[in-house]
Amino acid sequence: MAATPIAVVTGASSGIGAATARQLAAAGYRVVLTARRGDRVEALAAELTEAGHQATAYALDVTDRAAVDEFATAFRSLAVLVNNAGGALGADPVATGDPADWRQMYETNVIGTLNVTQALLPALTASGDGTIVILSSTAALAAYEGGGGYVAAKHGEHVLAETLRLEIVGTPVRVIEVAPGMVRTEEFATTRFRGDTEKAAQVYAGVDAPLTADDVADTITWAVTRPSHVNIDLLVVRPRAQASNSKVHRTL
Ligand code: 8X3
Repeated sequence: MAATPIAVVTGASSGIGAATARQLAAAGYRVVLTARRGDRVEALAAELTEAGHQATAYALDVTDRAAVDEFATAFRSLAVLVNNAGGALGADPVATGDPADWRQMYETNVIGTLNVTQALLPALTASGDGTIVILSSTAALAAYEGGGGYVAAKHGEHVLAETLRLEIVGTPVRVIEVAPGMVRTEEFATTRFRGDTEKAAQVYAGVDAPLTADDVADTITWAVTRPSHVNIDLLVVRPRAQASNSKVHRTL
């Protein structure tokens, strides 16, 4: 009997990462959930196991290269890596944005993805049919006012995906980029505005049905489960009310 294919999901403690872990488990993968908050991924792995799926948890900070390398030693063969860990900090104009925020966003979104991808690439290659998903954002493709360091970091992640795809073509690993627009999750906007829930709520004010974490997880799972010869290079997914990063229909 063939071994159950393994999928690693980073940032699996909440939002899109947690929803993706659930959906990949339901699709038949043995999921390995990682996040800085070990207790959260432990709880989700226990819940999935209870439901009859195969799931394990591992506390991991993707910006800690030594820890990532140690984590990677557990895998000789890996089917799927979903680079989901990342996020936004602040919405200040370039003129006044805090360089520390810019640095942190570059570290988590770009270097974090680089660390995990580099460390797991040998196992993905050894599987004979590996898939890397890079969860960027529509901020990876076009700037918007106040996007600042997040737009810059996500553009970096987009270029990482594009460059890697060019470099490893012909090897048994494909690179998929999923770029969501407005997604309402429990933490993204609240983290961006440092716990200011009122400011966070304004992001979605009057928007009829922003995307949910499940919508994006569904997109990721669809892309990952395409036949081996198919590569979804880049998939942009937005709610119907959002025509571009700055053109959003609001009923206010
Ligand atoms: C999230 C989309 O519009 O906040 O990646 O940049 S946005």
